[in-house]
Amino acid sequence: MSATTATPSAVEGIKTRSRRLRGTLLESLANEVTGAISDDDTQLIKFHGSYMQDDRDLREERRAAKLEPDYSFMIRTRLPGGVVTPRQWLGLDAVATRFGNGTLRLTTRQAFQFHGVIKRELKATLQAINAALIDTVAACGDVNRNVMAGVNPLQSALHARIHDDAAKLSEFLKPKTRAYYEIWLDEEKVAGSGEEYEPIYGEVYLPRKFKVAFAVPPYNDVDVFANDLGFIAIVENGELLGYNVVAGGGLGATHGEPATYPRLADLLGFVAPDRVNAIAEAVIRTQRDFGNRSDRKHARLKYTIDDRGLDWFRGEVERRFGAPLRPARPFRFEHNGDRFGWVEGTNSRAHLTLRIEAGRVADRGEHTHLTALRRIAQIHADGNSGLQFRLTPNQNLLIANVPNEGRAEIDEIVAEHRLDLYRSATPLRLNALACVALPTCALAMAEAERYLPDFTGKVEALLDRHGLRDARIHLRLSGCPNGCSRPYLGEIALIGKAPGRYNLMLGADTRGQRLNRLHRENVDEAQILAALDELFAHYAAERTRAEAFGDFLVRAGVLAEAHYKVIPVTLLESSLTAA
Ligand code: SRM
Ligand code: SF4
Repeated sequence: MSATTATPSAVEGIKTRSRRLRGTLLESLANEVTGAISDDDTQLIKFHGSYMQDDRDLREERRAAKLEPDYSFMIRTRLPGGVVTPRQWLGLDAVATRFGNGTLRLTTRQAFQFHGVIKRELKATLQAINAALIDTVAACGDVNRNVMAGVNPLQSALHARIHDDAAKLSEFLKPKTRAYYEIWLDEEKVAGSGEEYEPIYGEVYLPRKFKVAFAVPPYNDVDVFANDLGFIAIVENGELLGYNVVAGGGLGATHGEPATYPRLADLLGFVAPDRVNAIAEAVIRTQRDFGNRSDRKHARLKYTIDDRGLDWFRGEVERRFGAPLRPARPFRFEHNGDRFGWVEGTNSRAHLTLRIEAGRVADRGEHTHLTALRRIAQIHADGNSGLQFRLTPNQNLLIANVPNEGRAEIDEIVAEHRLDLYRSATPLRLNALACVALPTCALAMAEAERYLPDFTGKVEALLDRHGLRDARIHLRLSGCPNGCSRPYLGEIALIGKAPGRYNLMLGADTRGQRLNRLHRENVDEAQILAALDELFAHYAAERTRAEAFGDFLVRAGVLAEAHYKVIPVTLLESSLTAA
């Protein structure tokens, strides 16, 4: 089926032999000699929503004591648009407390992650998550991942409609194998088990992960251009006319390998709302048939498009879609962050967006955030109030649909448990993102989540010095160049190179439409702060009114030429005008 003739990568072999993602997972789970699972199974378990990890803080100590690494499992939910009921929240909280490390981690793709689950309890944990009517199928692996949908409490009917399209697409793209249900939920094996027909993915699934997001202008909170496939809602008089379709976004790169690079998606055209699944299937089948299956670092859709050309890609997609795509419609994004605090909704309802630093919901010192949210969920657990928890694509939490009479109580709980950072924090702190990185992420080269509060404080001190405390600057930290906090879309970003050393990237816009560029390579904190100090002085003195930091850096010509492809916003806009 693949259009490439090069030798397939080892992971392709594992998928082929896996009997539709079963592998030897049952045997691995039963093996009591080790806390790990077999190498092949570490690839397959991703399709079930889990990664094997080890505590990297303890690696050396355990090696010295001749112990195997401290293995545990990260589990990620599939949660289109990131919406859960209070009862589901309580279920997930109980899972984190009983089986995980006592924290709930909200991700940059509106999902929950649990860390620190040991092999012996993996099955019970997945069963408990499923008991909350949430699953983890295809949350990771070479398939479509969690489908994101923009969070817009002010347009709740429209949001509901778009969330519904995202949920339907997520379901449509779910693998058909029953492996998950057999292994984790004890579903009985039936004839044909291990040979299920996968109409969209085929026998070997996709060459690589695949990501989809729905954005609702003027907000680009999902960073739609960072996705393999994106839908931009086109709305007229409150009515959803359809979606502009974008394809070929992706951020992962590898240090020192210029053939890998972050890339923003291209605008393909427009489809009616009832054609969402069909166009997604056409794009995915094209990537399935032509994506690179020999080099996993060159296997995302962005490389398929760049290697063969956008016109070729459009032709293949339209052939599978059965019709030419209609011209894209005009749209305009204002920003890609979240809006914090209360906003008034309709029908005597209001919505509260809370800042959750680096997405980590935990009880730490006086900051008892897990307890606060548990209390709110308990009050509304019967579902009568209609309150919902919505995870934002920027690791924050929206408590949506709060009846007016319930507001005061929520305010009290939020204040009591010090969950009210949104009231006092600088825009820099409110909008910053950091990926998980150490100690759980196997690929981390430097700290990110654990470094965020401290680093933000140091940058705030510099901003103060230049009278810029209120500047709304987007800061993003990643522990390696894979880009999980979407750092290439940060006005200021640190990308880990080694412990305590980062590439300093600068100059993205705040609409998610322009990638940043490398400013200083492999620098430590002192060098980063010195560089920022100089640039803030320049910015404070010479910015025009309301000019964003990233835009200023580009205008002032401070930044070097990009060393990888940058699709500037002007190009996006001109392709739109041409259409
Ligand atoms: Fe990611 C791998 C965490 C969003 C690009 N990502 C990982 C792993 C699983 C490490 C691994 O492979 O062993 C990380 C687990 C860390 C841990 O201990 O929990 C990890 N990624 C995350 C999360 C939790 C970051 C966060 O702090 O919120 C996000 C989970 C999203 C979700 O719910 O599904 C997360 N990852 C992203 C994003 C942002 C996005 O999708 O909007 C990206 C950039 C967009 C993209 O995909 O291009 C991203 N993650 C990667 C890559 C690079 C992929 C590539 O094309 O090269 C890897 C490495 C890989 O796949 O080989 C990776
Ligand atoms: Fe890990 Fe790198 Fe992703 Fe951070 S960006 S979570 S360090 S893979």
